[in-house]
Amino acid sequence: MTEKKSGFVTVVGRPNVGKSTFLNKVMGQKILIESSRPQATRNRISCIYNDERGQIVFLDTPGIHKPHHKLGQILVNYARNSLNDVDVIIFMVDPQEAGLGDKYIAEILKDIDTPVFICINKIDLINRSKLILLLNEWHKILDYTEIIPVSSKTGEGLERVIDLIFSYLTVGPEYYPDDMITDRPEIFIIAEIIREKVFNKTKEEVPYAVAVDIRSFTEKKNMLYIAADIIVERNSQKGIIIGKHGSMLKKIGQEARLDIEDFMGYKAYLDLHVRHKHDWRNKNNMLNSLGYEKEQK
Ligand SMILES: Nc1nc2c(ncn2[C@@H]2O[C@H](COP(=O)(O)OP(=O)(O)OP(=O)(O)O)[C@@H](O)[C@H]2O)c(=O)[nH]1
Ligand SMILES: [Mg+2]
Repeated sequence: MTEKKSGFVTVVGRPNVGKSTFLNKVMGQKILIESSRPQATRNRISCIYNDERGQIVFLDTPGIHKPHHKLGQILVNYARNSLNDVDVIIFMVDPQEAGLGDKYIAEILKDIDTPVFICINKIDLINRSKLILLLNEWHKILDYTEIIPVSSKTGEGLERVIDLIFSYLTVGPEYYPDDMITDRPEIFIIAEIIREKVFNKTKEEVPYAVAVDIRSFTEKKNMLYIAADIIVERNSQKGIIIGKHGSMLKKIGQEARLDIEDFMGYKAYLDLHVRHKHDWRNKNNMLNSLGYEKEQK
C-alpha cells in the first residue's frame, strides 16, 4: 500500500470572491456561510478533505480588507496569520481586472516561500477571451506556482485544484480522524447557520452588526433543543430583526431550523431571542466572549 499524503492549505483573497463557496463545493456539503454580501466569513475554519490519496486540511479565512473596527482588524489578522505554516496557499480572485485589494494581497504573498495557486473563480460568468486576458494580467502581477480557472458554482476546475495540491504534498500523518469534516464543534456551525440567515435577510449595516450566541444545546429522544441569542449593536436594530409582528425572526428561525436539521440529521427546535450589546464590535471583552480572539502576530 502506498503511504498517504497530508497537508494544510489556506484559502485567502478579497471579500466575496467565493472562498467559502469553493470549500463547500470541494467538501460536497454546506459547512461554511456564503453570501452575496462581502465580509461574510468571520473566523478561520478548517474543512477536512479526505480521499484515497490522503488528507487536506483547508482553512477558510475572512476576506482581506481595510478594517474599520476592532472586529475587522481581528478578522484580517486571522487571514494573514493563516499564511504561516501551510503547504500551499490558494489565492482566490474573481474574474475582473485585479483591483487594489488583489494587488495588496499579491504584495504580501511575494515575501512568502510557500507555493501559491491563484484560483480565478466564477469563470462561469466570463468568456474565453476574457479569461485569456486575465491569465496574462496575473502573469505580470505575481510569480505564482500554478494558476487555475475554476467555478465554485458549477464545480469546473475543482478536481484539478485537488490533484495539483496533492502533487505538492508529501507523505504525512492524518491530522484529524477521517470522519471529521471540520475542526469546529457542532454548536459553532449551528451559530453560523443562524448568522447566515440574518446576514442574508438584512441590509446595510445590520448584517455586520449581528453576532449569534448559543445559550443552550440539548438532545432528547432524537430531537435537538437549541436556544440562541441574536446580538445586535444598537437597540434600533432589534426591531429590524424581529420584524412586523415577529415575521422576520420567524422566517430566520424557519430557514435556520431546516439547515440545522440537514446538517445534524436530527429534528430541531430553535428558540431565538434578539439582544442588544452596545457597540460590541469595538469592545475587547465582548469580542472575546463571542469567540473573536486577538491573535499574536
Ligand atoms: N457565478 C458564480 N458565483 C459564485 C461562484 N463562487 C461564489 N459565488 C458567489 O459569490 C458570492 C460570494 O461567495 P462567498 O463564498 O460568500 O465569498 P467569500 O470569498 O467567502 O466572501 P467573504 O467570506 O466575505 O470573504 C456568493 O453570492 C456566491 O454564491 C462561482 O463560481 N460562480
Ligand atoms: Mg467566506
